[in-house]
Amino acid sequence: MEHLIRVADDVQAALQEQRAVVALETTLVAHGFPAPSGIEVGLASEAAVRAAGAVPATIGVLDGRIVIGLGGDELERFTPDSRKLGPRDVAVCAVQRAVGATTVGGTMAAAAAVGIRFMGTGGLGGVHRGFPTPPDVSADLGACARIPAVIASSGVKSLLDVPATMELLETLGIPVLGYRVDTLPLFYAAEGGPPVSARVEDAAEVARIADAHWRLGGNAILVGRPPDESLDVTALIEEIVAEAHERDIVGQAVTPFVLSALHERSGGETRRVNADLIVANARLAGEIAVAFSRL
Ligand code: PSU
Ligand code: MN
Repeated sequence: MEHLIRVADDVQAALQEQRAVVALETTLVAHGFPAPSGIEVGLASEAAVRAAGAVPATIGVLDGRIVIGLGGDELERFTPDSRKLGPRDVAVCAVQRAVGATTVGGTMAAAAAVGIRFMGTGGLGGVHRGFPTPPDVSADLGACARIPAVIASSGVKSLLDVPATMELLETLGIPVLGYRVDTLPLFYAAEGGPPVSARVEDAAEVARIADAHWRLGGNAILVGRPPDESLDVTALIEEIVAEAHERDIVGQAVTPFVLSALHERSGGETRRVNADLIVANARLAGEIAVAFSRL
């Protein structure tokens, strides 16, 4: 298993020199948007990380390797039929030489293997609504409990049970920081979420908190940055989640189903807001990583 992990040259150099690096996932590229628009969102996120002065490392599994820093046309290989990789799936996918798109949790697991501690995403996974049988709780939460990392997000995906997810984040010892807000953003909507555990004003403050939290043996920190443009799609989400339930869509298929139905029925509005917030969160992750490298 000599070459299980392939690290891009620029990422390797930045890590060696202790410069800022931000991990980005591939699930959004493969499963989060109607193909091929996920590729544009991925590339725009990389550009935003660079604009903040950090090096982007988009992560996925290709040709038997866990790739940290996908390059060239490689993002194009993350088509909708790629595997969706949570933390448990990354090693299996590499050994079986399948194409695998990493979720937040899968990305954290791979990033931790090379010492990357910052990432950006749209929304963290969490507790699915109605606590279905069997229960569906995203493995993102398990990864957050085990792996030290800062995740810049717009909260947790609002198709979930957000209050239940907040409770579980507290149980797992994960600080939930509101970026210039007092309540957790609801992904597409800025307002109306549960109170955060603390409000922060800038990237440097997040970096200092991360340093202190990790010295105490703490693991992930969730930073919630509200979307610049707010959309109220509460009713639409309820309708689509109920429909997923009726159609027996379960497990890993729920999130992609709900996101794509939302994109369709909102006339592309959720897709635009989702893409914008992902890119803005990537930039914020870059700013936090840069601030941390200067501590
Ligand atoms: N945020 C988005 N779109 C997405 C996701 C997050 O804006 O597609 C993905 C992330 O990869 C996250 C995953 O880790 O959804 C969680 O899926 P599940 O609830 O099935 O664990
Ligand atoms: Mn799930």
